[in-house]
Amino acid sequence: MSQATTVGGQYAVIEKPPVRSFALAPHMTDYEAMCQGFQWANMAKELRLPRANGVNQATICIDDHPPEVMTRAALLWHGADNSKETYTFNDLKRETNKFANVLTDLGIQKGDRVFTFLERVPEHYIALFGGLKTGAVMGPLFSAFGPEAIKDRLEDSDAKVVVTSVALKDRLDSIRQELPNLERVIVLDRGQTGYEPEAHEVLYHQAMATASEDYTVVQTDPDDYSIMHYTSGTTGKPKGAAHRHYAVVAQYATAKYILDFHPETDIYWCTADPGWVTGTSYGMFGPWSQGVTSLVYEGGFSADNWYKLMQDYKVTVWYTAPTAIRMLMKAGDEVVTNYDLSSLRHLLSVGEPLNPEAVVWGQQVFGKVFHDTWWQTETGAMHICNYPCMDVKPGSMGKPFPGVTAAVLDDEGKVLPPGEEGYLVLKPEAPSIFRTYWNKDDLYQSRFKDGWYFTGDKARVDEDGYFWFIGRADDVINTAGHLVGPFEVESALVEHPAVAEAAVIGKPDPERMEIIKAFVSLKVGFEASEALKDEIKQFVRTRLAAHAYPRELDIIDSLPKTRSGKIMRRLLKARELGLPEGDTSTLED
Ligand code: 6R9
Repeated sequence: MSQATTVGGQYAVIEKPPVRSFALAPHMTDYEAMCQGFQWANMAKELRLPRANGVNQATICIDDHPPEVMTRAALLWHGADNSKETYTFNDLKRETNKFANVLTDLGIQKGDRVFTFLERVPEHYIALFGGLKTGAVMGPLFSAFGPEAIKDRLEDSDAKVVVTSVALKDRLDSIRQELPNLERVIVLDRGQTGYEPEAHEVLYHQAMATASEDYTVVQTDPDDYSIMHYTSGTTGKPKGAAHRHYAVVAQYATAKYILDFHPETDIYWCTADPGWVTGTSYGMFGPWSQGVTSLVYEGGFSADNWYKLMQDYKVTVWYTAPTAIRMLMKAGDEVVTNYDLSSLRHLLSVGEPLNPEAVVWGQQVFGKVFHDTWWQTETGAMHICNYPCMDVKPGSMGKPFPGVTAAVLDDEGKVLPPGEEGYLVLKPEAPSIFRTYWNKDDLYQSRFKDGWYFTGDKARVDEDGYFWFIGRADDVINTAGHLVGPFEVESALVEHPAVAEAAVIGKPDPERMEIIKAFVSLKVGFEASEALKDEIKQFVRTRLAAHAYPRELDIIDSLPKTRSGKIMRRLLKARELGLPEGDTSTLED
C-alpha cells in the first residue's frame, strides 16, 4: 500500500494494491461490480434459509454448522485474571441447550423478555444464545450500568428473568422491588462458592448441572424478535431497538464482505461488550454465522495487554473503536515494537468518526489501514463502510454496502448533490434494520419518511460516492463510542438532593470525542463547593453508569431557558466553546 501523505491539508487517498496481490483473496473483489448484482435474497440462500425450524439465530450461529466447523473453537475466552477457556461450536451447542432448558423450566416461552446483566464471561454468550433457542427476546445490559439504568430497561421491556452475577446483583437488588414483572433472577456464581440464593434466585451452576443437554430449538420465523438494545435519544428515556432473527442475513453478509472472514484460519477479536450492538452483531452473530473463531477478553483497556493478547492469540481480524485507537496512539509507537503483531491482516473501527490520523497511524505501525465502518443500533449491521478492495480516503466512512441505498437530504427532503451537508438517510432495505422501538411504535414510525429512514446523523457525500460524517443532527452525546442522551443524565442529576435544575452537553474532547459536561443550579440552602461538585458527579456515576457521568460539572445560578421553559442546551454549549450564541430570541429574560 502506498503511504498516506497530506496534500494541501487533506489526506491523500490510500490506494489499495490489485486484489490478485493479496495473500488471501478478499471476498469482495470489485465494489462497483458487486453493487450491480447484489441481492439480499441471495445471501439468505447462501445461509440456507429457512432451516428446518425456520430462521433462528442460535441454530444458524451455533448448532447447524458442518461437522468440521462444529469441532472448531468458537470462543477463546481470556479472563481478566489471565485464566483461559475454549469452547468449540459443539461445546456452545451443548451449553446453550442446557441453558434453554433452564429457562424453559422457569416458565420462559417464546416472546418473553430475558435480560442479561453480566460481565464479558462465556456464560454471557451462553445465556444469550440459550435464550434465543427458547424464542425469548434477549436484552443484554452493559455491566457498568447502575441501578437507575437497569431499572429503566427492565421496566420498559417487562423482563421476566434476568441473568446476573454475584458481583453485579447488588445493583439489581436495590431496584427489584420496583419491578413487579421480574419473576426470577439467575445468579452466575462463577468462581464463587457458598453463595446462598434467595427464594426468587436460581444458581446458574446448580441449574446447569442437572439440565438436559438435549433441546429442540423453538420454531422462529424471520420476523420474530430476537434481541433488543436500548439506545439513547435526545428526549425521554433510552428506547429498546428491537431486531428480528432475520437480521442474521445482514450480519452474515457484512461479516463476510466487510470483516472479510476466512473462517478456516481467522482468529477474530471484537473489542466491544455484548451490552452494545457491536458486541452482539459482530461479537456473536457475524462471526459465528460464518463459523469463525472469536476471542473474548474480559479485561479492560491497556496498550500492553491488548498487544500481548493479539500476539499470543495470533489475531488476524481486529474490530475496535476510535477511542481505543487514540489511546493506543497515546501509549506510543515503541510499545508496539515489543510485540509480534504480524498475524494481523485486517483492521476495522466503529462507533465514532475515525480521524484520518488514526487511519494513517495504523498504516505506520501495523502496516495496515484501519477501515472505518458506520452503522447504528437501529441498523443492526454495518451500512456505510470501507472494504479491503476499495481505496481508503482517510476521514471518510466509506461507501454504502451493496444492497444499501444511502443519501443526504435537505430540510425539504430533497436529495442533495455531492459536497452539500444534510441529513443522512437510508432506504430501510437491509434485513437487519430494526423493527420497532419497544412500546414506542409511534416514535419508531417517526424515524421513517417518504421511504427513507432518518439516521439522526448529518453527512455529505463526495464526487466519488464516499460519505463523510459531519455530526449528529440531535443533542445525543457520543462519548468514547457510547451514545448518551442528555435527558438521562439530567434526570439522574436532579435526583440529587442539592440539585434544582440540570442541563447536559457534549464537550469536544481529543480522546473521547466528547465528554459529558453538566450545568446545575442548586436548591435553596445548598452552597456550591468542589466537594459538592464531586459528590454530584459520583451520584450520577453510581446510579446511571460509569461512562455516562459528567466529567465536568459547573454550578451556575440559573439555566438559560426558552420562554416556554425548555433548557437551551445549545446556548450553554456555544458559551462553553466560545462560539456565537446564535438566535436567542426565544430566551426568557
Ligand atoms: C454501532 C454503533 C450510532 C451512532 C451513529 C453515529 C456514531 C457510529 C460511526 C459514527 C462516525 C462512524 N457512529 N459509527 N460516526 N463514523 N464510523 O456505534 O451504534 O451506539 O447506536 O451509535 O454512532 O452518530 O449514528 P450506536
